[in-house]
Amino acid sequence: MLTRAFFFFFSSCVSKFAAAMIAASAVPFQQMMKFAWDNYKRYAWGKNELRPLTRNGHIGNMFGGLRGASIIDSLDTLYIMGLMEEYNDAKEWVQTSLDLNSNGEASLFEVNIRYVGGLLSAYYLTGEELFKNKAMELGEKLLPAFNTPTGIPRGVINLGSGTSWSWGWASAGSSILAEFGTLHLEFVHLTELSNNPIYTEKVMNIRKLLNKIEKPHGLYPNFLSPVSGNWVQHHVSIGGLGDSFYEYLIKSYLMSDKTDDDAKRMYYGALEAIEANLVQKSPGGLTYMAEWRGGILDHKMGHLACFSGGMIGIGADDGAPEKRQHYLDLAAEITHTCHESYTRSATKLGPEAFRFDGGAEATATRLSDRYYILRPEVIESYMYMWRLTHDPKYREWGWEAVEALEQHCRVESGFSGIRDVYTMTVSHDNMQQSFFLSETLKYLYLLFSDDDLLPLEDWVFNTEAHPLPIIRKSCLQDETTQDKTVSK
Ligand code: DMJ
Repeated sequence: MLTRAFFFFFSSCVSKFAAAMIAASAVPFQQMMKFAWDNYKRYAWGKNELRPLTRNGHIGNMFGGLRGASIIDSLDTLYIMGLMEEYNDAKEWVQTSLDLNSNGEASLFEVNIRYVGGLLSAYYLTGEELFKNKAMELGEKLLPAFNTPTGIPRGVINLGSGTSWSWGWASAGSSILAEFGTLHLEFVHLTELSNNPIYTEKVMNIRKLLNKIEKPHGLYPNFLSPVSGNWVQHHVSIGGLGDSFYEYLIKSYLMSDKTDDDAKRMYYGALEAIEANLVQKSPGGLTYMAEWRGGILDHKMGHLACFSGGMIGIGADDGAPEKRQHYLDLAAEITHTCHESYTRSATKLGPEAFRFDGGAEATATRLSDRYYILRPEVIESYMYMWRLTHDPKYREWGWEAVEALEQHCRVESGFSGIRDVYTMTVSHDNMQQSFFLSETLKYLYLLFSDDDLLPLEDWVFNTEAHPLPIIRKSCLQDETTQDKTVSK
């Protein structure tokens, strides 16, 4: 029954999707995607990411020996853009060469958002069983990371042996909020597809612990011990280390067809605490999210935190009635500030982190914060704000970013990050990140497409921009009547 309901949903989605695809104003983004893809294929096929200056590939150390991160991350973008020859090459690689029996150290978070998310999305968009099977096979390999005294997973897992441990850099063996808090969407879909409740149980257990534990000023610190279940350090950030935890709260609510009331309550509670403690106005009138260290504010905002414009925007409508306009305004203000971080640089691309102290307003003050690695978050917020308001400025800002990417990041054999956004004689970092193909280019494409291409009423995007369908209430009801088995 669930399966039938799902396929009914799936086929009705696909026809809407196909119609909208034709209407999409595709060309520049398709060309950018094709250029990035062709160079990856030519010089780095099967490796994780392209090094466009040295024309080779790299494996990196985040994926536990898994290969083809750029392929998995690109499947849905290629399909959505109608680059079918390229999509078919990608699919064939998954069929013949994606080996999940690797034996290395993987980031649970990265494998989940890029590989599990990418495969799930490819399945939901195309209906190809291959992607579903691979997603489920990989999902099962991630489960041992949850074997801790609290059930809070550790950050690193050996995909072969199942041994897991915490990042060496994370204080006192802690797990990271943005990592264990960014599993929910994919794991709920793994349960949907496998009919095995274990995945949902694992993420609901994380939810339960976070609900129970005391939160300083209602805030969620970034480091938590998977052994004691206590916070390890009181550092709070809507940027790196915290970011996608908040994103997954509101998206869990939306993906549940607005039935997951716990997620809703936690999201609006967290947002209230963030507003009370982190949101600031600069002397020049820019709204920003500071970081919080045990009560002391660090007046810095990371590029990563710029996703929050879009997040607050998509959550605005389900907030308390008297807060809805306020949330939409806040989302617009944050997005405006992030745009300022781009316009105040020479290249019109934004730095990794920008500050609001010592006379700085949305500019990086440290040399080490001046780089741009093809990140999507600012464009992501433009896309959501465009869909929510249809204010043409968001498309104008997106177009400015396209011009800057073309001028400064396009090199002969792909796209590359740059080391300093404040100088016109750019130095390239020789890396075409896989999230450039899965997120940056997809969000640009959607920003200039009709709203009925992957409508926000039907889909949520995981934190790597892989679209996952909203699970309709009727499906959830069917599900409760089914027998379920736990595999372990
Ligand atoms: C992506 O892998 C995801 O968006 C993640 O949540 C944060 N960082 C990168 C892109 O900047």
